[in-house]
Amino acid sequence: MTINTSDIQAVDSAHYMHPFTDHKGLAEKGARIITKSDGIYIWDSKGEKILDAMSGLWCVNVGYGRKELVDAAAKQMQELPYYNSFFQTTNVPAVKLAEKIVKLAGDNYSHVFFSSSGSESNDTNIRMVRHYWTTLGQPERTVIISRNNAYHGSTLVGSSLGGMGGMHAQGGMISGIEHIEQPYHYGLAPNQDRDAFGLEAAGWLEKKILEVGADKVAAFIGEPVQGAGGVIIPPKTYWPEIQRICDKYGILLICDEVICGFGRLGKWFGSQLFGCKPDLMTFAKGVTSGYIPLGGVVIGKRVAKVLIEQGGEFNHGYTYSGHPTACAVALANIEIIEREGLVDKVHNETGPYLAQKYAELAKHPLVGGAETCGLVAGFVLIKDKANHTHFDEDLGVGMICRGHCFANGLIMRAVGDRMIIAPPLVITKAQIDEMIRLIQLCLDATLADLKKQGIV
Ligand code: PXG
Repeated sequence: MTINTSDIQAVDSAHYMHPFTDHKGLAEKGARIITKSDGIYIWDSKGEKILDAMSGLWCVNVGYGRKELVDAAAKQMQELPYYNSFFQTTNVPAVKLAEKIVKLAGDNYSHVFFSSSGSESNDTNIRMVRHYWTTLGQPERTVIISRNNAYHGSTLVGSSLGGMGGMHAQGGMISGIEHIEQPYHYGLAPNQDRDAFGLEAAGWLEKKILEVGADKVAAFIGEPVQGAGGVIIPPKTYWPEIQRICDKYGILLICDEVICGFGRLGKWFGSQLFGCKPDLMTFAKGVTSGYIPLGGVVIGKRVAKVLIEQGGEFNHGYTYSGHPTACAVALANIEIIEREGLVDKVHNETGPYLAQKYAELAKHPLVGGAETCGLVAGFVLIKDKANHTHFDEDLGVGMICRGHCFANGLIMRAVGDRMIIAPPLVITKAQIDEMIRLIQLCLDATLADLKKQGIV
């Protein structure tokens, strides 16, 4: 397919409103047009090859170009492209996928509710936990506690649960959502013992529960590792303590596994790595490796039993809940992850290798707090490592670095001055070496820029 880049850019500008985009700024440069993909690489309309260290948007777990997933979709579309699961009907791929996901999640779980995205799934969670408590005769338990800098989606429920001020400022928030500080050791207390900090950060949940009143709190929600907030990896003491506190006050625990699920952290779900047993788990993205939209909630037995035996009709559902084509693709995707042993590969091989490489990257003068967990990783561009002095936010140092990544064929995301990656789970050790070389090159170019501008 021949593509006239400037023509497409002009039409893009005229008619396509992008997510999270300043359109005036974009119109001046024109959007980059991505046209093809293979493995861990994508290509733009000018023929530039780019190493996609973000797996699209944290989702292309099995990599690009998987014909099996295309075939699974085509086959299902020929037989039954769509049918709903309302009105006492069901379809085979949705049933098989629910069974499969429950198996992967473990003994604690019995059911799956399907949606088409992470945002919709978190809406489902909130309606479900409030309905749960009402069913149990405690309708005043409505408050959901979340964390600053969390990302739980972009619908009104998702953005309210999320801890991003810029999102709350546009469209407001739903009521009954409270936030506590995130467990960001390097950013908040780098000189404190890491494990002690983990316990202290979990303790902020207990403080908030007591402030709100335990009998008003429905649930706590958190990403095992915060993704869009900049890859914030909690100390190992954090989640077990969160679990203990939730148990102590009888409140439900929701883990948002949209990024962490389906192998990203070297386990099927992030909570399995961190040793907690959430009552509900949100999933999306990696369940289909992003080839087709699908999301949902894995429901623990405690919640499912109450909803099914006492809850009556749950007045909630989406046109595309249990979409047969999406579910067929998810089944084929999970089959690939299993056959190629990708979860264990991340746990035993590529995850530890990336950790080793990030420990070396940490020697770069601009790199502070380099950390990995499975195949997510992040560091912060820092002005003075010894004193933990950060750059002035207005300098946009992260965006300078991201500019160099774009120019050098690497997709690495900037969240403020945190530079983050989440490469496809199929990445090899040799490709990790290639990615690290590119990161190093972009860091050097950023440092040279900052020196030229007299910033360092
Ligand atoms: N929960 C988590 C943990 C997510 O990362 C969502 C929910 C929402 O999923 P949907 O499918 O509704 O987008 C997400 C999505 C970023 C970025 O800038 C991250 C996401 C979405 C858009 C941008 O890193 N994560």
